[in-house]
Amino acid sequence: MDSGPDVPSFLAPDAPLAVLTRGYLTALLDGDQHQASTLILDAVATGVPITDIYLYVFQPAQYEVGRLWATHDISVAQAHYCTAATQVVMSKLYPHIFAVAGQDGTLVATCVAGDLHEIGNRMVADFFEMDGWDTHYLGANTPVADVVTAVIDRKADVLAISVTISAYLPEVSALIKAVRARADCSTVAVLVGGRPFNSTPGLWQQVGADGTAADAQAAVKLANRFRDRRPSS
Ligand code: B12
Repeated sequence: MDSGPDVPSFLAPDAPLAVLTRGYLTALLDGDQHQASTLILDAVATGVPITDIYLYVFQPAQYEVGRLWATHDISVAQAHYCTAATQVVMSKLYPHIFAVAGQDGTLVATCVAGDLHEIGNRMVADFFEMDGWDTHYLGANTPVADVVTAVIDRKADVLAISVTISAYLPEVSALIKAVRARADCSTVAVLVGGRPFNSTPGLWQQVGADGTAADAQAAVKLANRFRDRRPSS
């Protein structure tokens, strides 16, 4: 549960990069995407790892945007602006993210049909890319048959499925079932993640996945364990 008047702020004063995160969100809520972007690019230039920017700035800022939207402290337009601006700022970091050649495994990442929340799995895919994986991020709202085709075409080692709204959990199960039904997908490890899995332990098993992880960093660690366990061909 992370909405409603009783939910505390996601911007804890003692959190890593707390000052940067507050400055970043304040700039966005002021409608100043340029200032928000400058804060992030300056931090990266001084050596703050992009993984920290993702986990300690973008993620809590987005959660805080959701909380402020739910408490009616910001408008829908402000919330949408913050999200769109964060996607722009993330894209400015891609020259750093895609600097690593992808040879350590292949990832296909997708959100299920109907679910429009795409930033979480984008972050997951970017963490894999920074870890040396070859990544294929399909974005939001991808039909089942097309995801299965992508898994086969890309010879994916891992399929990362993200869902935010619990109503779309049946789509997760349906997608996993479709992947499992294909002999040519038999070696792919299926990871699931997002809000419902973070709030309900064991849910990942109910949808037929091989595992889950709470955030992008933990997702890469888990995937590396799956990859390292695979017999070499
Ligand atoms: C931005 C946003 C939107 C945008 C999304 C745009 C976009 N391009 O992504 C828009 C405006 C479309 C939207 C729409 C809706 N939203 Co919305 N949204 C959000 C918001 C503010 C931020 C989401 C986000 O970017 N999070 C940041 C990322 C980094 O976090 P994350 O997704 O948790 O991802 C991390 C982990 O979960 C994990 N992870 C994620 N995926 C995966 C996958 C794998 C395999 C693994 C291992 C790990 C993993 O790693 C990620 C990185 O560390 C959230 C607030 C929140 N608390 O999340 C509300 C929120 C999710 N939305 C909510 C709601 C209600 C809606 C709507 C129903 C509103 C409406 N009435 O229309 C619609 C539903 C639309 C739909 N069909 O999907 C509620 C959900 C409440 C609930 N109980 O389900 C929230 C929580 C807001 C709130 N406080 O109430 N939303």
